[in-house]
This record gives sequence, C-alpha cells and structure tokens, in this order.
Amino acid sequence: MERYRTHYSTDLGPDDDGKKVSVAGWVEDVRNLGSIAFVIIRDRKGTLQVTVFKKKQAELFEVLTDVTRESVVSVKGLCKANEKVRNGYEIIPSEVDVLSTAEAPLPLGVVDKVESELDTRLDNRFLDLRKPEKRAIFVVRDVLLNAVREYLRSEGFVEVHTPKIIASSSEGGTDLFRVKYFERDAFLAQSPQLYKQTLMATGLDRVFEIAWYFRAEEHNTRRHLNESTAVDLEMAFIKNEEEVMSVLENLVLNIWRRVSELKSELSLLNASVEVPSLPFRRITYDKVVERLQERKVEIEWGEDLGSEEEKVLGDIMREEGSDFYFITKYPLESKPFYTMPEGERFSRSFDLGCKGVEIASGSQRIHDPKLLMKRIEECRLNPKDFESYLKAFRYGMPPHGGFGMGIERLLMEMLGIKNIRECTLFPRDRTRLTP
Ligand code: AMO
Repeated sequence: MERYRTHYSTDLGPDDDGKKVSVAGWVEDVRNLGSIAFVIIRDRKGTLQVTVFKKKQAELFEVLTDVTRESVVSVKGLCKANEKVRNGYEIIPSEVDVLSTAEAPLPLGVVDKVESELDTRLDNRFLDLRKPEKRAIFVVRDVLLNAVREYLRSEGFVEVHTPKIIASSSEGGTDLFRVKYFERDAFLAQSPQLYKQTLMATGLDRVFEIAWYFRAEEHNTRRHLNESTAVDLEMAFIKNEEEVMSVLENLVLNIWRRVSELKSELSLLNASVEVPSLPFRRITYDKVVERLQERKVEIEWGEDLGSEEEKVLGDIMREEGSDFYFITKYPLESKPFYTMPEGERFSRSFDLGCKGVEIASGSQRIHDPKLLMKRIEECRLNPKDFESYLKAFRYGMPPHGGFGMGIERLLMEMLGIKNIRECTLFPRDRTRLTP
C-alpha cells in the first residue's frame, strides 16, 4: 500500500540508508541557496532535511522552494546518511505532494526566537502546539493519567463517570454555571463529590474518576481555570483520613516515577522531575498558622490559606527539604459540610501542597445521616437540595473518605510552568470561551 509516511523524522537509521522512504509533516523552513535548497520538515517526533538540486530536479526544486512555511507536504525520496545534518540523514526527493498550503503571513510564528504573548498563542493554539515544547506538556499529561490509572487499578479502585449536569450544588458554594435543562434549571458539576460519596453505599467501595470541574469563579489568576480536570477518589471502610493520605502520596509517587522516565519531553521543557520520597511531611493547620505568623504573614486562625500564604508556606517547607507536604486538621468552619469533624473545632481534612500550591484536598467524610443533616443546617444550606444524596446515608453507609487532585495544577507544579492555561489544550477562563 502506498503511504504518505513510512518513517518519522527521527526514526531513520542505518538500515534506511540508500533506500526509498516517505516522510510527511509541516514545512518549517526553506533555505534556497540558488542551485541547492534545504527544506526542513517537522513531524511529531522532530525535524529532518530534504535536499533538492536545481539542475537535476528542476520541477521538484520549484515546488519545494515555492511552498509556504507551515504547509503540509509528503516527500518520497532516497534516504542518505549525512553526518552534517541534524539526525544524520537527509532525503533526496523524487516525489513531492503538497497536501495543504498554509496562508501567509502566519498569525503566530512556530519557530520564532521571541515568544509571543500568551493570548496570541492561545488564540492560535493549533499553531502554538506545533512547537515541540508546548506539545510535550500534553505527552506528559497523557503519561500522568496512565500512571494514575495504573496505580489506582493495582490498588483495587474502579474507574467511574458521574453526571456533569446536576440539579444542585455539590460543594455548597455559589460558583455554579447554570444551564437550561428542558423546562428546569440545572448546573454544571463543580466536582463529583456527592456522587462519589453516594457510590460508597453501593459496594463499589473504591472508586476514582478523572473528572471535569466547572466553576464559575470570577477571579482571573495564573492557577485557576473555569473548566478544569481532576482525579477524584473515594474509598470506604476507612478508620481515618490517614488511609486516604497514604493512597494519595503513593499515587503522586507513581506519577512522578512514570513522568521522570520521559527524558526527551522533560529536556524539551527544561524540567527536572525528582521522584520524592515517602512519607510526605504532615503539618497541622495550627502549626502552619504559627509558622506563617513567625514570618509576619497576617493570617487569622480559621481562614483558609490564600495564594500569598501558600507561597510563603511553600518557601518554608522547601527550606526544610519538603517539596510535598500535607496540611492537616483544618478548622471545621473552613471546610465543606460533608467533612468529618474532629472535636468541636477541627476536621479530619487535609490539603496536599506542592512547592507553594495546593494540588489536592480531601478528608474523611461524615457517614452518619443525622450528623450530616446537622452540618448542612449549620452551613446554612437547604437540606431539600441534598435529598437524594442524604437518602443514600439512611440505608447503610460505611465510613469513607477521598480527595480531589487538580490535573492542571499538578502538571504546572511538576513541570515548573508559570501559568495553568499552558496545561490545558483550550483553556476556559473569565474572558476566554474560544477556541
Ligand atoms: P477542591 O475544591 O479543593 O476540593 O478541589 C480539588 C482540587 O482541584 C483543583 N482545583 C482547580 N484547579 C484549577 N482551577 C480551579 N478553579 C480549581 N478548583 C479546584 C485543585 C484542588 O486542590 N470535593 C473536593 C475534593 C474532595 O474532598 O474529594 C474538592 O472539590 O488542585
């Protein structure tokens, strides 16, 4: 069968020397020196050079020197070893197919030395992602998700999918996107929280979901998206939140291990991913407040940590050798209604911080329906909104807990990327709805 491509750029080797091969990709550069021209073709693995001579190949020379940058071509020709060119092989063409011609000028340069504004890049994301170092983030993302599935399945977790069109708030907040659902109003799910907990009453007692979060938060920051993804997990028959934290830290370890094997992507991204050692440090919320106050950070007991506080804490932890740390035992008032209280003021909750950014949060949950009802009322929520959730607690609900870990946040911290928008293909933020 005739193919546009028999080899990727970087796959050519000694066995191909002197043989006919076909390569295909985007025209990155055309250097016409008059009697000879060098055309650089880029595919998903790298680039390679096509060398064409005017005298011997007049027609092909014209086609290849006329083609606009970023057009798509397929080139069939002789593979020749040449130690002067990148990858060590060049192609002497015998056939050229221009499969798609790119308009000029390009709205965004692909090989420009100076990086364009993020907005221009995101407006032209299809071109932006032709840059290998931008595309590499999504190869890492794929491997990360694979590592999640690999580890959690090995621990007996079942992957599930819960509804994303829901009737009422899952977290009790107001940051919901409203959608029309026939003659009623509905919302986009903020998190799978209520459903993953409901599943704990079914016997599917270890579940995870690679979930969408839709959050109508108005803020426009470098670490918030209005549509983001997360790994959500819930497990039953736990004695305390420590069991959940142990799964989380082992999960993070497996992710770091797998991603650290991606040598070429990490080198493109200039990132070093050091596999952490377990257990991660645990520090109580009380202790965190004390440590922050020592550094003159103004924080009142009971407040959640803002980005500035998180950053200072990340610095302190780093100085003390911990890139990862659990903040435990948050004040009950700062956590959602479903969080298991510990005494009057505290909760069996935790956040996982990584270099100054919260990447996951979780807790043991309340499984007693009376206590749950009491907390819903104390949080001034309407029990009517939670009727079908509450029902699952009245007919046998085991003790359980879980967490949610943001995938884009994780990628950002793992790869040292400054803006979360880089970690999702087509970000949704306060002002961006296209592409
Ligand atoms: P929480 O609201 O802390 O917890 O979210 C869990 C994790 O999801 C990520 N995240 C976000 N990432 C990008 N943009 C956002 N707007 C955004 N919001 C959250 C963060 C965060 O740590 N139901 C609980 C989890 C649980 O207890 O199981 C929850 O949603 O990395």
